[in-house]
Amino acid sequence: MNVNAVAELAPDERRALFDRDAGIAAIESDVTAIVDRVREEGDVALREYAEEFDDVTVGSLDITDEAERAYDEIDDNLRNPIETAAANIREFHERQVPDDWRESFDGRELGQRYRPIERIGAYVPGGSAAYPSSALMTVVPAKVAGVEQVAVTTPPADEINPATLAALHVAGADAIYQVGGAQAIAALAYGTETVPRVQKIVGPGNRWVTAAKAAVRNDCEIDFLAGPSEICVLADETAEPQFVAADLLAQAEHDPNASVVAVTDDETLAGRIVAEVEDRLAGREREDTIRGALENDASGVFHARSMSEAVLFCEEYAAEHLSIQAAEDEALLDRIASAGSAFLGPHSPVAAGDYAAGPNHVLPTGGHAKIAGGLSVDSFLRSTTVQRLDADALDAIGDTVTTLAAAEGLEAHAESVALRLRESENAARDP
Ligand code: HSO
Ligand code: ZN
Repeated sequence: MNVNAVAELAPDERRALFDRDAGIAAIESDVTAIVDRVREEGDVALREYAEEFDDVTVGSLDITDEAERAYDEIDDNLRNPIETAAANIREFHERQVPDDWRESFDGRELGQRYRPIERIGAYVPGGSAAYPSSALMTVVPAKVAGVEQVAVTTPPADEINPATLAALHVAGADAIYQVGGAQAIAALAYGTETVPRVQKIVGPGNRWVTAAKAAVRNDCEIDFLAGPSEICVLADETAEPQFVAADLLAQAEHDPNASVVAVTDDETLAGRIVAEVEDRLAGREREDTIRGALENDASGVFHARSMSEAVLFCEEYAAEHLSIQAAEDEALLDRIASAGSAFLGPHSPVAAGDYAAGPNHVLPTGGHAKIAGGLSVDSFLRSTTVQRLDADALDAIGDTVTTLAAAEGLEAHAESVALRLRESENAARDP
C-alpha cells in the first residue's frame, strides 16, 4: 500500500475508484446462467449448486425448525449479545415507523397510509464468515414494519452456524432455507418447489449475490445493491492513525473485493496510516482476504491538498460507510451528501454499527449512496395516499381541473368533475 495524491490520479485510476460496479457487470452472464437454471429446474438446481459451489450435500432445504433449537442450545455468552444487538436494532428501527396521517387542506382532506409488504425474502450471507448480524439487520426491521412472511436464505453447510440460526429465531424469521449465492436470489425471485416466491428481496452479499439481485430486479423488487463492503475514512491531523488503519482492516476482511480508502490533507498522517495497516495486517486470521481487498483498485490511502479536496473525493466515492475522524466532523459531514452510514469521531468504529449500535448495516455500495439510503422500515412498507374532497373543495378546484383536462384533450375527465358541480348546484337550488 502506498500513499497516492488525489490530484495526480489518472483517469483509469479515478474510474476504478469511483465506478466500482464494474466488478458486478463482469460476472453478469455467469450469474444469468445460474438464475435461468434455477428458474427452470427449481430445487434440483439448488441441490446441484450446493454440491458444486458449497461442497455440501443438502438434505432438507427447509431448515426453519433448526432455529429455535439453536437458540435453546447456544451458550448464554452468545445468546445475550444477540439479544442485546437485536434490542438496539429494534429500538432504532421502531423510531423509523411512520404514522398514518390525515390533514385538511382547505376542505381537501388528504393523507398518507402505510402498510407492510406481505412476503419478503432476506439473504443472510455465510461462507467463510457467519453473519448473525445480517440476520438481525434484515429480519428485525421487516418485523417492525409488520411484514407477515419473512423467508430467509443462507448458504448451505453441514452444520449451519448456530449463532445465525439463533439470531434468526430472535428476529422472528418465518421460514429459513439453506441456499446461498446467486441461486438463492433466483429461488426467492421466482420460487421453487420448496422456496416460496417473494415480493421483494433484501440483504447484503458478495458480488454473486449482488449481481443476481441486479439480474432479477425486473421480475422481483429488491432493496438496492449491497456488497461487497466499503469504507471511506476522512481524516485530519487529529486522527489516530491506528484507529483509521484498524477500521480499514475490519472492512477489508469481509471480502477480497471489498474497497477500503482513507483520505486526508495531512501527508504525514497518510504515511502513518499505511504503516499501521502493514503492521497490523501480518498474522490476522483473514490476512489473505484483507490483502486481496487492499490490492483492489478501489482501495488506497490518499493525500489531498486540502480538506475541501478530500471532501470532494468522499462525495464522489459515495461510500457505504463514511468514517470522519477529524476535529470538525459535523461540519465536514454537512458537506458530504452521499454516504450509506456516517460514523463520527474516534469512538465510533464502523464495526460498532456493523453489529450493535442500532442503525442498519445493509447499505448501498458501488456509489449507489448517491441515490439511495440503507435498509430501513420504509423498505418494507408501501404507502397509499388518501383524498376526500367535500363539495366546496371540489368547487374550489373545479376550474383548475376542467381547464387542465381540456388542455390535455381529456374531455371525460373534465366532465367527471363538471357533473358533480352541476349536481351540487342543483341540490343547493332545490334542497
Ligand atoms: N460491514 C458489513 C456488515 C457486517 N460486518 C456484518 C460484520 N458483520 C456491511 O458492509
Ligand atoms: Zn463489517
